[in-house]
Amino acid sequence: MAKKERTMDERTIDPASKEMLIRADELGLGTAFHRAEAMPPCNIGAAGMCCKFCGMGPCRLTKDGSTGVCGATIDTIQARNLVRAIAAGSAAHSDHGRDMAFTLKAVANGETEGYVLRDIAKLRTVAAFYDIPIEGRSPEEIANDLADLYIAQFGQQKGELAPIRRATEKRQKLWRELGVVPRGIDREVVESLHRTHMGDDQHVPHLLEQAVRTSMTDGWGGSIIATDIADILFGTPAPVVGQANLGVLKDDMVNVVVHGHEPLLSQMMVVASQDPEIIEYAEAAGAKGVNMSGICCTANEILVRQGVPAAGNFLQQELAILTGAVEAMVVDVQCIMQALVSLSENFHTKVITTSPKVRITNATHIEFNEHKALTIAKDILKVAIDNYKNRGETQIPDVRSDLVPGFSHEYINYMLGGTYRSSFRPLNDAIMSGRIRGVAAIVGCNNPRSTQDHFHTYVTKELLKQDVLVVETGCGAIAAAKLGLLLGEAGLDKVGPGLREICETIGIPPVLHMGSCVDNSRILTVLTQMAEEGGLGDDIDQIPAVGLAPEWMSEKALAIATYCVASGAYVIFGGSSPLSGMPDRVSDSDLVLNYLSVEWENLYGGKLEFINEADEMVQKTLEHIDKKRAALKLPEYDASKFGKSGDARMGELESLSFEEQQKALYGVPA
Ligand code: SF4
Ligand code: MSK
Repeated sequence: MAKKERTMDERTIDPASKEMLIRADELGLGTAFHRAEAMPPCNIGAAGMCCKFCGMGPCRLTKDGSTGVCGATIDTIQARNLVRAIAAGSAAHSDHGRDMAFTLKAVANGETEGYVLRDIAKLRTVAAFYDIPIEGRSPEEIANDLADLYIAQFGQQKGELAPIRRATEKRQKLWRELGVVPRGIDREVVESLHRTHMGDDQHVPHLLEQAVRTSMTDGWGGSIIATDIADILFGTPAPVVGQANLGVLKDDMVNVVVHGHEPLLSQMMVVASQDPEIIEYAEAAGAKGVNMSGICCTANEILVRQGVPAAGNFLQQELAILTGAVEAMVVDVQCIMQALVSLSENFHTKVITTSPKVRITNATHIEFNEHKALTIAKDILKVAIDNYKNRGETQIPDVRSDLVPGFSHEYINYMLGGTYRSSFRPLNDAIMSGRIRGVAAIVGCNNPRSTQDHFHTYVTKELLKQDVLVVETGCGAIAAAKLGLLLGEAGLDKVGPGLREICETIGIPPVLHMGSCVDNSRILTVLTQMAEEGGLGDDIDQIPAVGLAPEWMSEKALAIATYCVASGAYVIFGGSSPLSGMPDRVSDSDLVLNYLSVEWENLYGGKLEFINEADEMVQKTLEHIDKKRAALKLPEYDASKFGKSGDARMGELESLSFEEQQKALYGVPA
């Protein structure tokens, strides 16, 4: 395929990103956008038709009926590639959860610096769920037991993962009947690697069953663990005001951007940045203080809790450095491009790795340790402050949007019913009446092979017009934030009449930002509680809801998609399919793709499909929602029935005379 340089509008819809890409071109510097254009994807690998699992290969199965040297068919190779990707994605999310669990244990035993058990109510709720005694015990004692239980999930060899019990009764029964309940997190990931070694599992349904079992160690294992503990240590999110996009960087302050996933260090850096010692140190360096911001899911972790601004999503990590205004980019794990380091050499930015698991050649390494978290956070900030004097010419795009993130499932429950009547009943009722047609979870990454933020925001906007309530996490949520969709008033003129009434009545934006990519576990919880509330069937597969990752790129995304399918959801992935096969070998290479849609739907009530066109994603979402509404015997969606209450009704009444108002309200003049 020939190299193709795209126009700026084809690269991104975000004006701040465009400005930085122009700057990159002027400076002659490359970014992921440029590299994606210079290196078209390998069409054999992209279609899942390459195997390099042993030294007899790599084998490329490009001819009809061909097999690898060992005889492996294209179906086996595609299924094995998928299982390995899901194992890697599950390992990433789960290892994040493991670090959180060890930190909880250390906090409970007074062995850390700077952390506290912040949300005791959540600690007690979670512990009680697992029958850990709570009455008459200190938070530390409860946290110690919870940490032990969560740590045990990783090395458990037999039995069932404990958080599985948080699914509906019906779903648990189905999983047990199908034999896909994970035994232990590490065990399933190891078994996936074993099964996909040369000469092992070579039967597509059997491989894909292990894909499901492994993915569940993520969604119903490591991710739930990570979310629970982040809430216990740093607080369960509730709405806060925040900002997003590169314009949150400040010319007169030391800019420190945290990037990656685990909130352990980033939360402590937020605390340290407000310490008088650090502010004084920054002022002595000639700055007004330290300006913290985030990229990717670390951004989401501190945005949903403290309202710390997000400098951008995945594809903006290099663009932040291109502003010339970032003193330090502090990274931990996942989604960190190696190119950051070579790019930063053109500026003064220090890229600082902090995880014992992640080093990057030529980056500065300051290793994080939860036992000295606050001290290390301050040390890192001092390195950034010392670097302020080296700043050269800067160009910070004057582009930022306000947003209100922080919609944890606990908050959604509370906001719908208040302290004494917290419940999902009003949400279920709104769906049953048709005011809300259904729910879409739009999540996941950016990918330089599609137009940055375009698919996320196009699909979001179109579904909102159709009265679909949207919940978001990860880089998709930051995309919507940049478009102003995470604000009450700013977003409401763009939504359908029924959804608008609900948003106005409750006082919420039409798009609810629920957190980082491990916080997709919150979406599972919301859907489970909606099913348990009644009126929308008794399991997730009956709820009029769809999950979408319109610009996916990471192996974690494939793990998320698979555990959502196993939980009963219809999942749509945009962009390329890693299983597409060769166009002229449709029947031969479609077995795995068909299995993911048709057979998984038969087994789990959920399915995974790869759809390239944004309008088709919208259409398939609405078709699925309407199909589920019909199966529940709910009234057919009819937008014309709504929009006559809430603010719209008030506006209408205000334009009338007093007599006309009385007539409109009571049918008689005053
Ligand atoms: Fe080729 Fe089989 Fe080795 Fe894969 S496992 S590289 S298909 S010989
Ligand atoms: S950070 S996994 S690009 S959502 Fe979670 Fe964003 Fe995707 Fe990384």
